[in-house]
Amino acid sequence: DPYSDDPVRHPALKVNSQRPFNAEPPPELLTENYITPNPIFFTRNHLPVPNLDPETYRLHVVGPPEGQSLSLSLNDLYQFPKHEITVTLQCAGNRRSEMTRFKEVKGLEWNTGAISTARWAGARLCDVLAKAGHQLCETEAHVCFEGLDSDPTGTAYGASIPLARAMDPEAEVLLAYEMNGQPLPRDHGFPVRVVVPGVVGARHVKWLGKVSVEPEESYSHWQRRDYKGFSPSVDWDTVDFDSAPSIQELPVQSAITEPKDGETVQSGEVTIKGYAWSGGGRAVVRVDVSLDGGLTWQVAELDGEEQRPRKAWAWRLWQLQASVPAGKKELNIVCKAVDDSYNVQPDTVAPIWNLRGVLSNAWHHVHVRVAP
Ligand code: MTE
Ligand code: MO
Repeated sequence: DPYSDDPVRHPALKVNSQRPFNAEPPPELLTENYITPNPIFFTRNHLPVPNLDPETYRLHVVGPPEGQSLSLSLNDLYQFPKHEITVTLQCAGNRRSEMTRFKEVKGLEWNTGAISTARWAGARLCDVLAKAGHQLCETEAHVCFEGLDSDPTGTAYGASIPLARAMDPEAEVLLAYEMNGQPLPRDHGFPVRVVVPGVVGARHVKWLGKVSVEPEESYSHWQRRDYKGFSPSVDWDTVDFDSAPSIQELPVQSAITEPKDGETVQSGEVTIKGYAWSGGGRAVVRVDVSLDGGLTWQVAELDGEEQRPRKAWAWRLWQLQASVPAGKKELNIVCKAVDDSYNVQPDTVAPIWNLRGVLSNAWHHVHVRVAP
């Protein structure tokens, strides 16, 4: 069993798949803290977790012909300026189960918890690439990452991002060795992972073994044959993966974490809580909440860290204290977020449904009963 060496996990996690391990925190724990505690940070593994020795670990950075290739130990990485930022990581499949309910899709049944937030610290990728002699001359090039996890045929997890993002110091792409002040937990990439602020989780390659600059995107399955969006009209007989761009920056997202679907709430007042986030460093400027399925709206209060313009890498938590209209037996609670480009979430799943169930960001609904 290639998974027998996987780490022990927190019992509160809701497991979607044991081998490979995929699990999310329950909603009420997810928004209990602005920073997600490491043991309940959602985990998305495609393969067994490698057991890497920090003493012998080396990161291979391929240099350009006029530069030099680097073989970096952990200690070598510590010599680069240490950069620490708060970043929310979201899987492209977050909230996939809502797409499945509309029409069958292929993928893990994530609810609203395939998203979490941490303080990440490490070397900036642009500093490491510069040390190897890379410059931003080839504007169409890509930085390819390879993990040290692999399948029985020896194929490693891989992904890529455009060189322009990697070389932009303002984009703050990290080779992270710390998560919330601790060495990375094994499930989250020990000893080194990529953190690409504002970009889909799939590009944040864990157990990083190799970095190279290539004229084309990574040839990895997960770059070319997965993590792409399609029209609702496309099915498995007609899908052409080469026709769609790989997902990089994610669209605006929000979800309700309290109360939970099917719960009974007291009459009088109800407290509604959730999270909101947008990709590409776009800040969340507003969250609207409805108690009547979207007929009337109230504005929620935004909590958590202030967001920097164009560098809003982390989510806002939000809440609303609302009075329950007298005589109501049921509430259809809805939330939707707006980002600083005035992007909004679609109201229903139908127009964004896609065969892989990615980019699921329709208005989030929670149905509750009101205690008599
Ligand atoms: N990196 C490697 N090496 N192997 C993987 O399976 N999964 C990716 C990404 N990096 C993956 C990986 C996906 S799809 C996501 S959503 C994030 O890691 C999840 O990161 P987390 O498990 O730390 O939450
Ligand atoms: Mo993912």
